[in-house]
Amino acid sequence: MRAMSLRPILLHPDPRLKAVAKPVAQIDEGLRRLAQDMLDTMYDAPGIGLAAPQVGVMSRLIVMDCAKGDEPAQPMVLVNPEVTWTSEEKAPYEEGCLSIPEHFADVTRPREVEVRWTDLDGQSQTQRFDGLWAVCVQHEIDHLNGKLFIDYLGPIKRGMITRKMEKLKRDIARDGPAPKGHEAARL
Ligand code: K2U
Ligand code: ZN
Repeated sequence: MRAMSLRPILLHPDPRLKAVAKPVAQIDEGLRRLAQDMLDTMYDAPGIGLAAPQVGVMSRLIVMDCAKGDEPAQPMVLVNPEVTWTSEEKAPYEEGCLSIPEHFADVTRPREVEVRWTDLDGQSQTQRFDGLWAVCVQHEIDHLNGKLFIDYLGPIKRGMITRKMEKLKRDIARDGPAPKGHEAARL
């Protein structure tokens, strides 16, 4: 049984979160290890999706598990994912981001998307996603293109969130990270 290994999640603002990630050239043991570490990190956060640039790896790799709490886990690893079709119909969802903790805003996206990717066995897969899976896969593929959910907001709200994140990062640099899992009083 391999020990879990968690990777630190980058916080906005960070130039690596605005860069375009590079296509994965070869599916090897290193990539499989990264995918498992990303799943471990995602579940620990907790989250329902994570993109490689969020852990500082500029590769086109995302992981997801949007199974509801009472359903069995359904971890997915998508290498070089591409959106091949989007529905005309759109739907809003109040999104968050593990790289922009404690900030949420409504983002409107196509309600349903079709995605093509390569799986860890090197097989090409194509699947349509709807519901929370559709929101998550679009949010994660945006990460691979250096796009954050706050980029869909107006400049005032986006600026406010960015300034608050800059303060959070100054506070972490001074005091260290807040203990995980509960609100830490910030003096
Ligand atoms: O990429 C990430 O930062 C993980 C995101 C994925 C996501 C964002 C918005 C909507 C769906 C997925 C989340 O922070 S994971 C946390 C979460 C948990 C339940 C519902 C929505 C977001
Ligand atoms: Zn995110």
